[in-house]
Amino acid sequence: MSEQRLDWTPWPEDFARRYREAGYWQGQTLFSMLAAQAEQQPEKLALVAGKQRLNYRELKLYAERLAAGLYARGLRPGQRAVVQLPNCAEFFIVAFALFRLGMLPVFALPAHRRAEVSYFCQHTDAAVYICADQHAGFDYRTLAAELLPLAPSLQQVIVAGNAGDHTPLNSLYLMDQPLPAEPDANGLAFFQLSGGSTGVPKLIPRTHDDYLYSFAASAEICGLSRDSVYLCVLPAGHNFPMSSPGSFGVFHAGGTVVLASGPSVDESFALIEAEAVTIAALVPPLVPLWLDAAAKQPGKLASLRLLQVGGAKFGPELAARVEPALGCKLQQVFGMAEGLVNYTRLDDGPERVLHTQGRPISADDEVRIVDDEDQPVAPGEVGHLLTRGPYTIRGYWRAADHNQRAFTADGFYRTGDLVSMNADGYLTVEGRAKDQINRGGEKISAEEVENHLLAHPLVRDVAIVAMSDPYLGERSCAFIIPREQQAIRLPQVAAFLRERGLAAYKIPDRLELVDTLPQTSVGKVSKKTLRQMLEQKLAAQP
Ligand code: J2J
Repeated sequence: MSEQRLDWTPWPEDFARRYREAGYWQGQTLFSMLAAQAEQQPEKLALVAGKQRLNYRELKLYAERLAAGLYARGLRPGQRAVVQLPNCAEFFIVAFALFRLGMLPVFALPAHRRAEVSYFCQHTDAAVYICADQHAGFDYRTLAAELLPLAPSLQQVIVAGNAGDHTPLNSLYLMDQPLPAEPDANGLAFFQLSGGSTGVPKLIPRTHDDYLYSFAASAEICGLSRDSVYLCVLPAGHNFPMSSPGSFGVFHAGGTVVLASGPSVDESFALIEAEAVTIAALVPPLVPLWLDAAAKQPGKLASLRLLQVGGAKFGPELAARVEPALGCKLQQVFGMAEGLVNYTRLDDGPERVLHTQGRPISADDEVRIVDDEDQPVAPGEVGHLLTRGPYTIRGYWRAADHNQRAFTADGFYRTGDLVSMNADGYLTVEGRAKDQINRGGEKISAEEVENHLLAHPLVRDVAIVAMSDPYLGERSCAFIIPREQQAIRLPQVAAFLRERGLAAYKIPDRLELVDTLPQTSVGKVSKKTLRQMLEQKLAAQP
């Protein structure tokens, strides 16, 4: 315990007491939430994943049996498990098994590759890697074999599906086996991943208490009930589809989660019709596809009551088309895996729903909007968003130095977002100060990719910036100073980054060769100038 205390930053005792007294932190673990539903409505359909249909009793039972199997193999509470599964029933069985056992999952995205996953394993000293056999043309068993020598802490690899040389997940469902006591709800439950703006991805330690509060309160804001049927289109482990209110909010309300295997509109529409889906969550680039498809297939979305859109800026023009075209309410969601989530409310009028990104979940979410010197800006003005509250972390996992910069001395998280707040407390996202590209909701840390590129023999210096894109909102562009006047081309850059095991979405979409990189007055690369240069160049093109 004392060692763990150094790894993460708990809330100060006076805040923790306040959050408990206010009823936000209820002392319930994520597994016991599921167990409560299994007790109250065992036969209720909890999860639809392809041909699999699990009721609450079954979901809880499988999670318990798997927890027993993991325990029997020597895995213990507090140990970390890197989990990389696509949208499938096992995702939730594994998640709840680990929660029951008190192991701490890190949910890697299916798009992550060797560079990211090996880092998660190393940084958390993970004892186990749990993955799918293959998905979307990628073989995770091969990745697992590459991880073993890179991450000495890994004791085992467990594979859902055809396990090859590894342990089949299916062999681990044990009946009537002993289990340790449930973990403390006040302690860590799992890790979310930060979008990141530094050299290596940051891990976000979430407790049972804080996370459960965030999705239970979200479920209430979104009007979820036992009748709710949620379509999970985005990767199930991402914070938005997991907790805003996401699948966990739906389980909390006793509704049904329907998993789409990917973002295909045809699959989503077929599932909405077949399962009478009432709520779905999308990132902005998917919305035009849904609008087009809805025009061609009227009636398919008859059951849909609410469409949530978040993860990246959603412009008012597109937003205005949603309700007429889809026949359901629109909700904007502005959230972050570190904590704070804002929603437009179901009874908000068009002014708020089209032009703002909503207001915080909790009356105890503290929001400050400040200038570069951390002084409050005038009401309505744009500034840096700082926040703390009952479900916003106080520090990243094992990142003491970075935490000094990412949090204020009094515990506010520096979101890196530029926002304004109107007189009603609704936020509008106006821009970003952090060194990140938001590629249609997928976050890219410029520094992380730059560091990889600096290892290329033909690269003398590099700076990566966002460029606006009509479909994804933003794409990434690398400005490279080549060595020895030798040109380097985008396909070479892409092959190099793939070879280094970087997720494909981080590969720059465009390359500009330059002789110098513009500098700021303090001698840093001026990304603002680079973005302007790029916009001018793109505007001049036919
Ligand atoms: C503009 N920028 C947005 C929005 C997130 C719910 C919804 C989204 C996330 C998420 C999440 C935005 N308009 N509507 O975790 O629970 C950008 C901001 C923010 C960053 C966080 C949730 N919604 N963003 O996107 O951790 O820059 O979480 O700080 O992936 O996405 O990214 P992430």
